[in-house]
Amino acid sequence: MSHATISPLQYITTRPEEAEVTCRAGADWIQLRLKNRSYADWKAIALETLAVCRQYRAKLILNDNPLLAADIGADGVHLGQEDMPIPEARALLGDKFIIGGTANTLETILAHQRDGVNYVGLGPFRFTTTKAELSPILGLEGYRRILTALLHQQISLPIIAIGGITLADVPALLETGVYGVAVSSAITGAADPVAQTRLFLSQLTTSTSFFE
Ligand code: TZP
Ligand code: MG
Repeated sequence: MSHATISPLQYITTRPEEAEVTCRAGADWIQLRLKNRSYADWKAIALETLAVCRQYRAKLILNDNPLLAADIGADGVHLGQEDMPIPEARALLGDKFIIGGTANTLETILAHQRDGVNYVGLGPFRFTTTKAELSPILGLEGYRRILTALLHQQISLPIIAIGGITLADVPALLETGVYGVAVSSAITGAADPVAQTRLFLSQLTTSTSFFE
């Protein structure tokens, strides 16, 4: 699978208004990450976010929910270990949808590769309050170890680092070989989210990963 559809910055949000701000700043990949909503509520928020993404030609992926992604015609899904198994999601969605899988270990990345994900969200990089029940923290050392192993196995699946990532972390993370980063609070909580999004985008495109 080509990396053409995978961008180096995935912005994770719960609100269409926040998606609009980052898309206006040039972000082109949004993950809508909602928890504990009824299908109807989730669908309403997802449709609003999809309208924003379509206006800015950004891709929208939904957390956890391949059925809703198919229902509204989103661009893909991000699936963790408790969600629909990736082969089942691929059978449901076909090849045109982006499917991302969560991983904390090399073994899980290799399983995701076999199952045909388009990218892996590897983390957490450091502690974050955005997600409950975090897997063990990887730190830069964890990324170095895992990305080196992938390089040796000549696996060029895009790896997106996630979890407590700030702008200052980007150069060192890219040096480990990750393809990009997924970020929520560093943008949502910034004094100027538009300026912060632009800084992430320029940092991600000027310091390039060797692992592409
Ligand atoms: N998965 C692992 S960490 C995380 C998710 C969804 C949260 C990312 O948000 P933040 O605010 O950038 O730590
Ligand atoms: Mg999930």
